[in-house]
Amino acid sequence: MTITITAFENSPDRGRGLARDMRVRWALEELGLPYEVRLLSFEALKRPEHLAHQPFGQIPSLEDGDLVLFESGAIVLHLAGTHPGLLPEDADARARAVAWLVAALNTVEPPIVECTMAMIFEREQAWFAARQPMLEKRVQARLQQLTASLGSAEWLDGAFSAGDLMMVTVLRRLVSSNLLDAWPPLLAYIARAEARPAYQRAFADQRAVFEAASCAGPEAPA
Ligand code: GTB
Repeated sequence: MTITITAFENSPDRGRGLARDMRVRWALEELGLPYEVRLLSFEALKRPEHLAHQPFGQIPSLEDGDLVLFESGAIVLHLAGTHPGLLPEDADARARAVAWLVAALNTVEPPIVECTMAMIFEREQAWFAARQPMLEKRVQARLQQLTASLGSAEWLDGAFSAGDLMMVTVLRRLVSSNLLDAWPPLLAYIARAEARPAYQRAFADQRAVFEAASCAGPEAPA
């Protein structure tokens, strides 16, 4: 049975591949799995049919046979755990790859999301100028630590894994800021990942959704 995932019908990221369906699309492409995409409006996200699949009314969700799953991390881990290509065979190496995936979601993503959301939504607030340097400092601390861990390696722990896939999708949220400028090894790491054919296919597919929506009607609010 073909896997189905959900994505925005009209993503506020305007086709930049920043919404969290991108990480699932990329994992599916890396694993060579065919899949279908159900596109949802913001209104459809909150309907009972979708809430039965994703309790928070968000994208992405996944249907794989009888399994219905939410949370992009759980979805990528499910795919990587059931098909070869994104997790090492060796048990210890596999555990370390999972650790990098969890670190991406749990240790690196939160300060990046807090900082980038403030830049988008809080710029006009009285507290923005006082608070933003602290948020940026927290992001820079993580980028410094990640740069140290990566060292001169190509990927975080041996071969490219689900851990790298997740980490790169998290770091990409910073590409339109200048916060990565001080970390050329991380810029090179992101570029290496983006050059992968599977990434390119996933990016093109989500971009095509934005282009079709732009031709079809007015832009979604950012
Ligand atoms: N923890 C969940 C997961 O990892 O699956 C989080 C899922 C999530 O945040 N989904 C967002 C969503 O559905 C889309 S990706 N939001 C609708 C809602 O909550 O009502 C987050 C996102 C949105 C837009 C941009 N952007 O414009 O750049 C980037 C990321």
